[in-house]
Amino acid sequence: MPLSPRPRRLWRDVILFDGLQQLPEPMAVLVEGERIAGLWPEREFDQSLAAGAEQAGRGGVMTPGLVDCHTHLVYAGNRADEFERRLEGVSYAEIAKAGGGILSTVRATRAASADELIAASLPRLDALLVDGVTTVEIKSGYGLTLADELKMLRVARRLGELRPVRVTTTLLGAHALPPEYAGDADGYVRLVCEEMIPAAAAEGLADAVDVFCEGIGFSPAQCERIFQAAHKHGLAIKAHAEQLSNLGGSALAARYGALSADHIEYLDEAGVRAMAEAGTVAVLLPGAFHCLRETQLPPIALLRQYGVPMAVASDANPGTSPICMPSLLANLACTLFRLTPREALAGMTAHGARALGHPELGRIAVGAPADLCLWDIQHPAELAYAVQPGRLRQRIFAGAITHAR
Ligand code: DI6
Ligand code: FE
Repeated sequence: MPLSPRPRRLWRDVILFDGLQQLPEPMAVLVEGERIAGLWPEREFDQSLAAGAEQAGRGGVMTPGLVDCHTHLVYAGNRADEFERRLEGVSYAEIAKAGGGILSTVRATRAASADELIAASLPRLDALLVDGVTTVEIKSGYGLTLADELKMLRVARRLGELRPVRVTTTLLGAHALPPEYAGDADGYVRLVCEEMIPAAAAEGLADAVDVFCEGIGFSPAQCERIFQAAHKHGLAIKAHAEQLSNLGGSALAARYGALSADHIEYLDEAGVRAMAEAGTVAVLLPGAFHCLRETQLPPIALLRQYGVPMAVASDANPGTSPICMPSLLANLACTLFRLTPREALAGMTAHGARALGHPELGRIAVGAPADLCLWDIQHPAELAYAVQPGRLRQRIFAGAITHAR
């Protein structure tokens, strides 16, 4: 049977940010089927290069589809009450120690069915999509039993079937110690290592394993056991590390070849060096920094000096970053962390994709998947400069225009 020709679509005269930098002159971009098939400087473009292609757009700024490489998008309930208490001066750690915080979301998430979790999570996912996200990582971590962690991961996978978006999933069993294991953190870590990781790997429900390495989370020794179990089952590694204190979690994760160490406000030079040597991406989460009114800045100058790639992500979660708007996070990365707009945008495209182990995403290059955004702006820096929803003219997912106005 003859193959039906794959659709060919052409964008003309776009200002192009390729995931790392802005190209020096306007470009023409050809997409064939699900992939980018051609890139030419506009002034060299000749129609014979793209015979039969439909012109899908002209002008504007084109970027890779955005990659949100760190979210806790699937959960039930919300924590507006806690937000108010924190404004009155109660700290995040105090609320956590008193059984609130993550554990309050655990109670709501355990009580929710998969369908209820899907219904609660879709509006958050849709908020990311209308702001240009084409790849999103979603963590578990509000179930903390075998069944509830797997339920969360199944919901995350299902979200990727319900919407035109690539979803990668991460098992974050070691997010908090559930009440039934109070006083027995090692016993809980055993459950994570011996039951959750093997089951998630066997069912293909997780792409990576994450830990919360922190005084109010899990110790480096416990995290190391989890990394070993992840390795054994062929899963990638990520870590929430150095968010509230410096326990050396990032360096530990780097020694295990982690894709990323995330938060890292308290990271020191030895940790930065370890990450540089391992090729571990630094994931910056300005939403959590902002919502917790943190003052300890991540070591941006050291990360630059050692050439550690910096990703920027939403950390979308009900406690520390109830923000589902990548363009706002790009702005916060610049205003709070003094990233340049170019760094913030690279952090939400090429480096975000690397933090997920998918370097083929987050780039505009011939042969790469055609996940693209066309914005009604004059210069890529405007994405980080102005907080202004509605500038996305087209969202292109796997070559198909999935959002246009
Ligand atoms: N660090 C975070 O910022 C999120 N998890 C973590 O380990 C917060 C999760 C929450 O408060 O619900
Ligand atoms: Fe997080």
